[in-house]
Amino acid sequence: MRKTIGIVAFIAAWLAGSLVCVHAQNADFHVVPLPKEVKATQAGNFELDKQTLIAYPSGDKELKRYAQLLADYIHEATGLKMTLTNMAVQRKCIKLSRSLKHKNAEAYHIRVNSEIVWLDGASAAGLFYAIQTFRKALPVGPTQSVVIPSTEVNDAPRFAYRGAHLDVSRHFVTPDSVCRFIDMLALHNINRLHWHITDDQGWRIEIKKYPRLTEIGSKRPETVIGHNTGRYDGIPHSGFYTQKDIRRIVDYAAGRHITIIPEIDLPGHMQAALAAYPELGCTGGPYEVWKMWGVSDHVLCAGNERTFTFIENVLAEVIKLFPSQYIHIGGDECPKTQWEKCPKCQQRIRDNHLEADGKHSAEERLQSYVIGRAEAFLKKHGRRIIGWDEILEGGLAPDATVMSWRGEGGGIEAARQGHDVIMTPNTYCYFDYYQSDQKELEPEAIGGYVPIERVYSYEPASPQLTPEEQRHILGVQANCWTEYMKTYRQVEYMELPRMAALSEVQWCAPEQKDFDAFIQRIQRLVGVYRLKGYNYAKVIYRVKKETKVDTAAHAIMVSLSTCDGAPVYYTLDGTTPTPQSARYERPIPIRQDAQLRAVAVRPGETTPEVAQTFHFNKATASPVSLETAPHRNYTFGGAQTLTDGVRATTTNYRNGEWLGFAGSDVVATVDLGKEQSVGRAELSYIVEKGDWIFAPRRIEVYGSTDGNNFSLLTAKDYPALTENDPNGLQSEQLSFPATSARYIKLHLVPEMKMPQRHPGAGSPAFIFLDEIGIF
Ligand code: TNX
Repeated sequence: MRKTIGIVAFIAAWLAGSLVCVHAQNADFHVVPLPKEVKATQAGNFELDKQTLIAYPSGDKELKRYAQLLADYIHEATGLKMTLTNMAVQRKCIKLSRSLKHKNAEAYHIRVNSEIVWLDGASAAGLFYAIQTFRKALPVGPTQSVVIPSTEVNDAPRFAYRGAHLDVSRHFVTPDSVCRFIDMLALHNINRLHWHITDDQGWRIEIKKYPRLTEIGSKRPETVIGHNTGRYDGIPHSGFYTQKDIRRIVDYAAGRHITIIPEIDLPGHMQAALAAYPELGCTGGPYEVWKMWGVSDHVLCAGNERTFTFIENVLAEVIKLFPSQYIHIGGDECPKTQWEKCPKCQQRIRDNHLEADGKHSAEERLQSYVIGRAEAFLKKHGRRIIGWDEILEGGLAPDATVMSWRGEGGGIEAARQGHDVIMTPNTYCYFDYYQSDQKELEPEAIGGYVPIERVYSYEPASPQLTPEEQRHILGVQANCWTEYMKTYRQVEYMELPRMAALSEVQWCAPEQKDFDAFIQRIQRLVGVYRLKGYNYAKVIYRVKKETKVDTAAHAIMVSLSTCDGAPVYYTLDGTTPTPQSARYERPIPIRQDAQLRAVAVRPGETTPEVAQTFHFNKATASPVSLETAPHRNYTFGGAQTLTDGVRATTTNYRNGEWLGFAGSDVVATVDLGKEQSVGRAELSYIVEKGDWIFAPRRIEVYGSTDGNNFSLLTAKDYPALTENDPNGLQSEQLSFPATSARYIKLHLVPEMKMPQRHPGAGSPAFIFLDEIGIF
């Protein structure tokens, strides 16, 4: 019986998950992003059906367009056809207006009673977000009527700049797909599209004065396969937007309250332009549109006056096409190798007294000079610049806005200097990074790991800033670099549902955020994704596993869950789980070696497996204490991570399997519970020199019977790593004469001075440590 109830409840929950149409469902205003306030009232429910009218103020053309947009949304979601009217109707209508008094123009108010649903914005933009909230509140699926519960919604966004970025240089997407992307942004209340429209691998905007930019610069004969393997696919790739296309796209976005900020990336990332106009480079070429990924050495020649004429002429056409106040001028990743050798660039340095000043090299100051000239031109035409955080290197004009991508550091520094900042840290906001730690199940991506939980956890107003400085954080944006996204469908896959998490970071006050509640609310939004045919990632539907060490029970407790309560089946012996396997009911205690495999089962669909191998030894599930705390970013589950039976198998040091220690000795003591014979200790660490993660220089192992008096069992010194030592996961075994002990202490000494030629030369390195084994 219990089982039957369970199955019925499950099917009901699954239907509510909007996979199938159902009749007379209720609307629910707890949408994504969550409004500031959703209050149930006593004014009576409203019944939306085919008699409902949508009323807009007579003579208001913009609101008439929104009335039509709303009618389209309702029709799409429910099959109900609405009629528009500009007459003052008293009943059975959805009334649109822009009369709300609020200091935030994007604020809105929704009031429902049995006669009217009133959507009121503080401006047309505010009304637009009221419409988005209303549309997301609807259940998805054909129906005769929808009950709109008696409610009052008050809402306004936290940040004024809510951005999404799309790189169309590495892979071109059609104008229609750009519009589809814009619709997706509107659904998530995003109001800026940062359009990365030029780069080494393709120039994609028609510039009338320089026709070869698109004739030559928009085409590459082939593309490298994988991670710069040296092999090429032999498939030509091309595409660009005519000025007519661009006007259409800019209009389409404006109709959805989205400003498009174009980026002309300069003076680096210009190889496609150089292929078209080689005289703009230091060597004069020839150059080709780049066929591989990375940072090209071929940049605009900063010594050549024609470069500046080019920049100004291009920007002059750009500002005619894009009404945005901001124009993005890039400024990232501009190698200075050519400038160092180029007589013209060196002459420019001398003429303008751009000598190295202790803080910046002459070439860095030359880069600032280039950015400064682009800025001056745009300023003259009433525009402002945004640049990537590298524009801080070499000094920066006061009204430049900085986009912080290399973590938050650049943004923090810029805000302290009084610049406005847009936070796009790669550590939270790079949607070209993997969204699952099961990389083998994902399409190939650039690398990294930014799961939806991590995006959601982002707090842009860094506590390192004063409230005054925090006011410079205008907002947040996620970036979509398309090296590994060959098709627009792939763009959608990488964006969704992470964009939903981003939207709450951008829109909601921090105290409103709650990841578990968000995952519940996202279900209805996924209904819209399905309706629109969006190619969203289904990672959130997989089984979620959490392991906790229960030191008292001397067991590892494994919890398995799904976001929608779908049933989970598992095995512990490495066999494939099926609906005939054990069904998960409560945390599973693991007391010996085991191979867990689990799936979630929904009608017609079984998720990919989640698997975990547990290894037991004398230390497993024993309490661990640490004398120095891990770095706050790499603490995860704390000290017990070291004896949780889970051996890290990848060098992904952000996945919670590792503890990271910044430049301090690591001293970890394991209590084996009782005195016993021991003769070997094992541990794992990571070498990732580029990320300042080095091997320990010395490991000592101590034993004790009482936890107070320790004697040294063995010690080993390790030579300093050289450039030729490989990166990767390393395991170390330290044997010693068998002895009787209850407590084992490991003492790791880090590399205190990273070597010459390393960017961190002279500074201490990180140690990343996992799973201690005692045998
Ligand atoms: C860095 S973010 C870049 C891009 C790459 C991206 C890949 C930035 C300003 N530059 O050129 O596409 O990494 O994640």
